[in-house]
Amino acid sequence: SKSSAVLAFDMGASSGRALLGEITSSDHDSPGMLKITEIHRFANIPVQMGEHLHWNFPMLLQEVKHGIRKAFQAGHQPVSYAIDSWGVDYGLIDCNGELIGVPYHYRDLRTEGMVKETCEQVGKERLFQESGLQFMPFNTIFQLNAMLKSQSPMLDIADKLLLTPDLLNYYLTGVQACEFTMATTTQLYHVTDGQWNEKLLEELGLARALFIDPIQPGTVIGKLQDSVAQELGVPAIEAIAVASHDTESAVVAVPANSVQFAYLVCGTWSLLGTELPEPLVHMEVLEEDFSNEGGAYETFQLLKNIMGLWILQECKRQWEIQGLTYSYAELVELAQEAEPFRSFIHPDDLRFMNPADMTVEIREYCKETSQPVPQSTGEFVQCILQSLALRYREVLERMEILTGCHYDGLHMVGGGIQNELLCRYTANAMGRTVWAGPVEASAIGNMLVQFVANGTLRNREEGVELVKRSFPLAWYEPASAEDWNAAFSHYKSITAQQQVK
Ligand code: ADP
Ligand code: LRH
Repeated sequence: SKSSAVLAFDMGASSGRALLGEITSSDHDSPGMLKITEIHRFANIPVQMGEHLHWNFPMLLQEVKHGIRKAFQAGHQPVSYAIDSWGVDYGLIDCNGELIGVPYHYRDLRTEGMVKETCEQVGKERLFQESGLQFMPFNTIFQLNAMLKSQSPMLDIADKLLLTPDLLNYYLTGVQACEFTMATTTQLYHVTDGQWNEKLLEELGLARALFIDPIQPGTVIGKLQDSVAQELGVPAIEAIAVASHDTESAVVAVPANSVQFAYLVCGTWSLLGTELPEPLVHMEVLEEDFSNEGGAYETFQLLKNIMGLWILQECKRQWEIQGLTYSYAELVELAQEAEPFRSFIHPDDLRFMNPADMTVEIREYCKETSQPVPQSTGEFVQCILQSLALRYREVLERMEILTGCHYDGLHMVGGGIQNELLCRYTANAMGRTVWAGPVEASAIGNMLVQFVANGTLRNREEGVELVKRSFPLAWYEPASAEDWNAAFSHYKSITAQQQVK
């Protein structure tokens, strides 16, 4: 027999999916297992509209609705659904409850120069201490400041700001809410006061009324509104606020054995971090440019955003434009055939954030740093994967200095762990074990918070045990220490030429 099912929507920057989660009943002889079933999957392709890059928001809403309908059509009876997504992005709602404009993509170039300008305006140290966040050009604060500086009339008529999962939930339930973990990605939330940073909002010229007081993961937002339930031909199931920032949902599903563990959420982005009971906002953390993001269950996640597999995705897309279509499996195979340790990039150089052609950008970088320029496809992939693995080592070691903890190994979760070569390289680069799994960590963390909210699970810890029982881990033990240590020195000497922390 099965317990009640829940539906999780995980909206990634490259694709979105709906997964159904059910816990098989547990008794003394056989503890319950989590069964996940893929209901729906769709590509998430941004749209360049004139000068700006936008999300195809109506399409995303349509795909979520479609996912709810498909779950019921397949005979499932989820009692609730929840949405998690990438951080920082938002839509503005006017006083009639309508969306103003098309939500911007965080890679839109309007934020150029905004970090510097905003820091000059309000103070960098102060902004870090109050928000706890790494300075990334796309943080909501810089997106909004770009709108202010361009005198966008949209802010004048805005009544509420809704972050992506809240925006989708609004169209499904009619309820305007603000979920805590997403709120902490804005850099406008005061992480030690535990509320919107009113003074900062005032200094910037943003209306306090735009921002809704956050609710904690696990809170019921409402139900599908009647019109939507009718449109889809489904019951008015509950909408739950989970850790609606995808990174935070993924952390809930990390099958760790202790409270102090290091993880890498590996998707479009690579988020390398560790969980803490309190934010760490001293000056070294600012120096190292780490974030303290709000997590589920009163945690804070000390982590660093690393550019991640976006770099590979963009090369793949570029090759496709040139008529060369490869699967990820093929790309990995080509990499293995290419000469190792030939050239390295600094993945977090901002030039890789949104270049017109990623392959050109990598070539330029190698030229400028007097390295061999990748020629073959395999050489590009090799360069990207090895540079990422070395960057992970570098960030892990810096994190150990900040927390004063030692981590025996690294838990890797997310779509990127399907790249076994990357997992192996990461273990080798670090000289430590990698435990990889589960792939669908964000969706699973999303489900766990729903199960805790509806009483199917007693608490988070029960959820973690469930994940451990249900999803086997892949172990990668480090090898070739000498080669990788030499590569790390080489990588550091090349990347030291950039100013990026
Ligand atoms: P997001 O949630 O940010 O959209 P995912 O967690 O789905 O990202 O991870 C996407 C990444 O996973 C891709 O960039 C790709 O590099 C990697 N990936 C996906 N499928 C495979 C595969 N079959 N083999 C190797 N890597 C894969
Ligand atoms: C990963 C992620 C990350 C954010 C970025 C915008 O999907 O949520 O945590 O910084 O997207």
